[in-house]
Amino acid sequence: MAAVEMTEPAARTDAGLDYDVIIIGAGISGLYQLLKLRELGLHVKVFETGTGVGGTWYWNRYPGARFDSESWSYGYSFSKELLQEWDWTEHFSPQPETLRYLNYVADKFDLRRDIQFRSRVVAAHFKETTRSWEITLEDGSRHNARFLITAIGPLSTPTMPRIEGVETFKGEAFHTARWPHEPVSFEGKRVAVIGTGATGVQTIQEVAKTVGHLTIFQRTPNWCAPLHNSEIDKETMEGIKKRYDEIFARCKETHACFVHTIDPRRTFDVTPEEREAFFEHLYASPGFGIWQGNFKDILTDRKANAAISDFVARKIRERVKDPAVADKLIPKNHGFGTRRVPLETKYYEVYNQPNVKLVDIKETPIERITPKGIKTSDAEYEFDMIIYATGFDAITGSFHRIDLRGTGGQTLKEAWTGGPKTFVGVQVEGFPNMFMVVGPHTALGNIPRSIEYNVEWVTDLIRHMTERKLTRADPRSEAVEAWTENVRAVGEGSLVNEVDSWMTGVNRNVEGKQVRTLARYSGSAPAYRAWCDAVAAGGYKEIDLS
Ligand code: NA7
Repeated sequence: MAAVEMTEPAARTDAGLDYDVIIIGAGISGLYQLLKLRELGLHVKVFETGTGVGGTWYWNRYPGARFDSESWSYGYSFSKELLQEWDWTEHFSPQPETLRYLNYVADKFDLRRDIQFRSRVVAAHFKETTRSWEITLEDGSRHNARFLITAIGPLSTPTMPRIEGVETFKGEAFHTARWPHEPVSFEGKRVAVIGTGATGVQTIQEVAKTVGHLTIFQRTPNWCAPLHNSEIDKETMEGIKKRYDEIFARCKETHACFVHTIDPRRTFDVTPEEREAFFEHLYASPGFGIWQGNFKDILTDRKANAAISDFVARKIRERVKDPAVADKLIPKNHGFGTRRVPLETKYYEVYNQPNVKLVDIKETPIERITPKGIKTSDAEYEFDMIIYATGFDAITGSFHRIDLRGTGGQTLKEAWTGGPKTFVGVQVEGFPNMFMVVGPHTALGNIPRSIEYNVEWVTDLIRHMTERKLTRADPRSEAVEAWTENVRAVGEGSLVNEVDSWMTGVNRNVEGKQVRTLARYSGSAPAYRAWCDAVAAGGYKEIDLS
């Protein structure tokens, strides 16, 4: 593959510094950020823990991993040439194809030459005298740069359950986010899966196809809805390629950057028959429509939420033959859509297989992992393999794994006691010249859309600074307060924020994450961008630049 031609001005690193910019992470964010900063002529280095590019899609190789976003709305939108060259083969791309895509991007834009793999950043300290960041890698080597950009993802630090005896199990054991690069067989094996979030659901429905016997340990059921994936033939792909401008324009307008638009009607504006027909239509449609394209009040009005929850509960009862099992699979402590909705393909039908057992660990808690398997309060199970689909130390976890220190040696952990405080999710007061791509309190959703916006905003800010020979950027207190207050205010009334999940900062396996915090911006992506656009248009008055 030939590299595209780009006019790159000569790099001009300030005296005494190794680089202008250090980026941590070579996932979707890091790759695009590198490309954009190269266009400014800056000398950029990316440090990446893995052996290859791809971030989420590099690490999450578990069976059945795939998009819940439409593939053609997920890819990068910045290059028309790339859009025309790449053919997605399924409407919701499986992980191997996505990883191939990201490798293709890295090759096409010749990105690898500035990426150092197998390089975990363990510390990053701001040096006031030189207005620069010094980062330390796991091997002890140090590197410095004017700017530090974290492109470490909101869901990248996996967490194991805090269950006694985890390390004693003698069989095969994998966390889904650290899945081996070699194929793993389930044939004839007794397999356990712990965790029934979006990852657990995708894993379970795939493993069930070939497993000897599968036991699912469920603590909290989630409201799942059908993905309705299908292949994309050549003709359809050609049609998609012609519509890319329209597709991305639509993603720009929607609440969370998906192609699905919230229905302007309220749930009880329509007759019961119309409501039922609309829910049926959404349930039969591909993707997140049932969550992101439903009546506008399903996530704010309890009665409306109960109506859609009741509809989905009926669907679960229709699909699962044993009513007692169906009942266990229906969430009781939260309504539909108030946690991330896992999209599924024949997930509920898995529970009709004679070789599948559901263990409700709220009824019979896991007491310990043993060398042979799992002991609950009422039984001892033997397994050949345990799969942990137990999620991530989300949003802040990947930051806290790095010894990040700003002015006066303060740690980021200290600065974020009680929950993150940021300026538009990109900057933290007292951590000058550090920019976060999809950090806490940015718009997430169909994430590459938010990533592209964040990357371009950060690039514009760095351009603004380098053109004016400015070398220090620290957000002002009042700007941080205003943004954090806005994050709180826009989340008011949202039923999502009344429920424990990674979206509200809860992970029982992590110290300090037992109670809900203001972990996530839950306003709309267009409102987020409008705020950021105004900051840029006003000359970045909210940031102390010098
Ligand atoms: P999630 O959504 O955080 O799910 C983790 C699952 O693991 C969830 O079912 C948890 O139950 C379960 N879990 C965690 N710890 C335990 C212990 N100790 N015992 C039993 N069960 C446990 O992570 P995912 O990887 O599925 O998805 C994360 C996001 O990544 C997803 O939203 C996508 O956007 C991509 P709980 O609900 O806490 O009772």
